[in-house]
Order: sequence, then C-alpha cells, then structure tokens
Amino acid sequence: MNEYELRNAAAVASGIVDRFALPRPAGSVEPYGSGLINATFLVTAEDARYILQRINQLVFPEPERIISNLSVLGGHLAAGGASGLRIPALIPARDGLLFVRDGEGGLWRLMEFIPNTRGLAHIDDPEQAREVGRILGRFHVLVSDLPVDRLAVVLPGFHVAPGYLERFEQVSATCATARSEALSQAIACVTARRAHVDVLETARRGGHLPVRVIHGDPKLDNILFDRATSRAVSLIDLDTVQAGLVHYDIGDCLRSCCNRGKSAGAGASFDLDLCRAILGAYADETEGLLDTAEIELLFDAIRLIPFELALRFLTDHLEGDRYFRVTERGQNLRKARVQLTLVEDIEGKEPEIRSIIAACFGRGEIVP
Ligand code: ADP
Ligand code: GN1
Ligand code: MG
Repeated sequence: MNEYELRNAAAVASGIVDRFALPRPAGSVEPYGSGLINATFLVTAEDARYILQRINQLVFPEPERIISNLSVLGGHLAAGGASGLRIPALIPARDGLLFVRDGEGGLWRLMEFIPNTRGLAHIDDPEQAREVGRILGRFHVLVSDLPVDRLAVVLPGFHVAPGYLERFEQVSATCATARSEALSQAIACVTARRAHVDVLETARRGGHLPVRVIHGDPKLDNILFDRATSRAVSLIDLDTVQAGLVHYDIGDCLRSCCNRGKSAGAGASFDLDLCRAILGAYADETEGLLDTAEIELLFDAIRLIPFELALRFLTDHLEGDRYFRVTERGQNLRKARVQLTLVEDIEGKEPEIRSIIAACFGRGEIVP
C-alpha cells in the first residue's frame, strides 16, 4: 500500500466507522501505528478507543477469510477460559456482519483497542525478551488443540521461501531497474545463499514437521506490553494466522527482536543474549510441545526467515514498492540489505546459536 492509498483510506474512514454498532458516536478518527500492510486508524468515542482497519486487498485477496479466522481463533481462546493472552475482539457492524464494505469494495473492520498497553520500538533488556518468548509460546500452546483445517488459508505460499526465491529470480531477470552497486551486492548475496532456501519446505513436504496453527507475523510491533506490569499481554495483527510451521514464527520473532544493529542505527547484529532469553522463555512455556525434528531445524529457521524477508523486500523494490508501504524510493532495498547483514551475522554465530538452542530445548541440537 502506498501513501496515496493511505490518504484515500483516510478520506473515507470517518464515514465507515459510523456503520459499526458503537454504543457512542465516534469523535476522532486518526491514522495510527506503523504497520506496513493495512490502513490503520485510531477511533475515539468519548472514553472508548477502537482500531479501524482497511485490509490491504493486494496482499489479502479474500479478506473475509481473515475475519472468519479471527472469529474462529477468538472462539477457541474464549472456550479455553482465562488464557493469559488477549486478542482484540471484533466489533460488529450495524447490519450484524463483522466487517463493512466501502463503495470501492474495500473491506474494513473495527476492533477493540487493547487498553493500558504499549508496543516496544526495540527490546532494551532480557526481561522484555523473556516476555516475548513467553507470549509466543503461550500462543502456540493455546492453539495446539485448534485443528488447522478450521482456519482458511489467507495467504497461500506465505513463508514458503523457495516460492519467494523463484519470484525474485523471475523479477530480477526481467526488470529494468538500474543496478546500483547496493542492488548488485544484495543480489550477489542472495545468489550465494540460494541452496539453503528449501530446508524447511523439504522437511515439510517429507512429512517430517507437523503443520500447526501459527501467527505468521510475530514481530515486535505485533506484541503489546502492559504499561503497569511490563508483561506481554496481547498479540495483534492476526491476519496471517493460518496453518504453517512453528519455524516461521520463531524465525520471524527472533529476526525482529534480536536485531541490535537496527536500534543503534547501524547495519544489523544478532544479539545472542536476547536470543537466549526469548528461546529460554519459549521453551519453558511450551514444555515438550516441539518434537525433535522441529528442534533440529530451529537454527535453519533463524537463518532462513531473515533471508526470506530480504528476498521479499528486494523483489518489492524491483517491482516498484507495491507490497510493503514505503515513504521513499530505496527503502525496500535498504531493508533488504539490513536483513542480509543480519543473515551474515547469524551465520557467523552459528555455533553459539546452536548451543543456545541445545541449552533451551535440551535435545535435538548437536553443537558442531
Ligand atoms: P499492519 O498489518 O499494517 O501491520 P497492524 O494490525 O499490525 O497492521 O496494526 C498497526 C499498528 O496499530 C500496530 O503495530 C499497533 O501499534 C496498532 N494496533 C493494531 N491493533 C491494535 C489493537 N487492537 N490495540 C492496540 N493497538 C493496535
Ligand atoms: C509485514 O503487517 P506488518 O507490518 O506487521 C509483513 C510481514 C513482514 C513485515 C516486515 C502480511 O508485517 O510478513 O515480516 O512486514 N506482513 C505481511 O516488517 O506480509
Ligand atoms: Mg503489524
């Protein structure tokens, strides 16, 4: 979604919110957050707050599926009783549906705003990292008895790394974008690593890894922390909840939370202490949930998911920034290079990361 589309959404957002069944009329409707995909607004109605979103239909061609999955997930968590994990409830529209369509076919939803929470721009201490690991583990445990076929596939091919590589190679072979040195370096860096790209999908196809319900996008932005207790209390951005490998979530969470260089404004560096804290808390919370084959491939996932994200950013750069929102040309290329630097750093720390996995999960990893 580009800035023009975001302004377009802002122009109709106030009219849309009136079509939801709010107990009190909405006051202000303001753009909110820094998500890269949907158009997000904070709605204030007296002392109540809500999140209004137009789903990006270039990314999610069948957005009703997201709504259906969110209802299934909400029902499942509610049925399980007090769970220590809060997800935003959907507010019905006046016609009883859980979404509203605008005149151009755009799908909008309204959700409760999770109160007294904050997101973190980066992790400052291991206790926050432990909270991240704990809440991701909690989520995986809570959905472990939700049959995957109760959820619709919202994004076919999401996190299937060989698919992103294939697309990248097609686009880079045909596109006319001038090859700056930065772009050429990034392409060379990808090419040198293409052999690793199949590792998870080969194991998945071979039936060696269980397919589970996953979040799909557990980056730091999508975790909310209680302002008073500092505990992680909510996972948001549940659009990508669907069947997948637990590796996608663990890899995505670690590449987002452990990248120290980002907060220092420098390239990228994978923080081993934060990794240890996240995986340790995750392992404590999930206790025996992951099987040996899953544990054996955790290092590969930690290396693969930032590589995959680099491919996705790079492809989007070559295609003219259609998928991820950018505020200026070149941003997707820069983000791809950060992820590639992170991959290189992770590769250099392989023995240490494997030791951390072995120490946290107690089996499945042999320190080389
Ligand atoms: P995107 O898919 O574009 O990333 P998100 O669903 O992550 O959109 O929403 C963007 C941002 O809005 C989040 O990073 C968070 O700051 C805020 N947000 C979204 N939903 C909620 C909610 N229910 N309560 C509080 N904040 C929210
Ligand atoms: C997108 O929606 P948001 O901004 O939380 C993307 C993730 C990427 C992330 C990179 C549906 O997440 O897969 O990891 O950007 N979400 C989708 O910042 O593609
Ligand atoms: Mg988000």
